[in-house]
Amino acid sequence: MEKFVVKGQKRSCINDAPKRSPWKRIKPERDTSGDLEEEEDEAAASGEFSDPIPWQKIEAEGLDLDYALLFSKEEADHLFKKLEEEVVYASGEESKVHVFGKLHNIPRKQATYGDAGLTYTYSGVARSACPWTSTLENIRNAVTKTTGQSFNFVLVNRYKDGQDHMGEHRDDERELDPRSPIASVSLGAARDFIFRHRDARGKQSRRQIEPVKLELAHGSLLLMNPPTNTFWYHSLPVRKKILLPRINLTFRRILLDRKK
Ligand SMILES: O=C(O)CCC(=O)C(=O)O
Repeated sequence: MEKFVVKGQKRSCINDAPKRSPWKRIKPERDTSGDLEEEEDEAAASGEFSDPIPWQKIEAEGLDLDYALLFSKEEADHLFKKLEEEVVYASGEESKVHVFGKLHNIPRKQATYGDAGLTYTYSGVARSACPWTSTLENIRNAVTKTTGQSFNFVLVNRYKDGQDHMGEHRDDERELDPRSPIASVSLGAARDFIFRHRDARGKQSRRQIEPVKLELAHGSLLLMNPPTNTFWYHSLPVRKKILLPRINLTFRRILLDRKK
């Protein structure tokens, strides 16, 4: 298995976090003993973050990924803390998925945010977008600034530790713009992320194609460019030794004329 390690059901919206004034830029080189705390309290990013380093291209048959560290450690620490305060995760029936007509718990927490009126249907459940929180909007702006791509929706997944995980799937829902990448921002514990070609899954697979394995670091951005989600499944497997939480944001572009 190739391993790339780079350093360095419809629910009502329950989150009405008030908008805050734009964040001041966090300067990592500063002495943090003084008023950094005060700056932090002014909230997360005006979209002015350090430049992503270094961009790395990862390619295989039908797979096209770009990976970089988008945020410095200080920026990423701060963003994680703000998301822990702001994001309201689905609970009760809203947190379950439909599989073969039955409701199932998922091994992580989820929330959906985005532009007004948007819904996104996956695993048999339609999720409506809560209004952007200031931190999610600032992260989205940073992603747009560095990629030139616009996004109108984000799926937030929170993994409390390495027991929480996500099974193999593709993000190929019909309401997603097939020309747009999915931009995945990771904050918190670094986790393995595995891509498997659709023809090389299971014991009786038609072809032998090596899976592609990455480690998604704190503050990283992974771009899953077309046609990756047509040909490759991805998963975040259990990693029992990981004891710390992780938040993942997948920014998506939903086609307005295909929304339900
Ligand atoms: O947490 C992750 O990195 C995976 C998220 C994911 O696969 C998805 O949102 O489709």
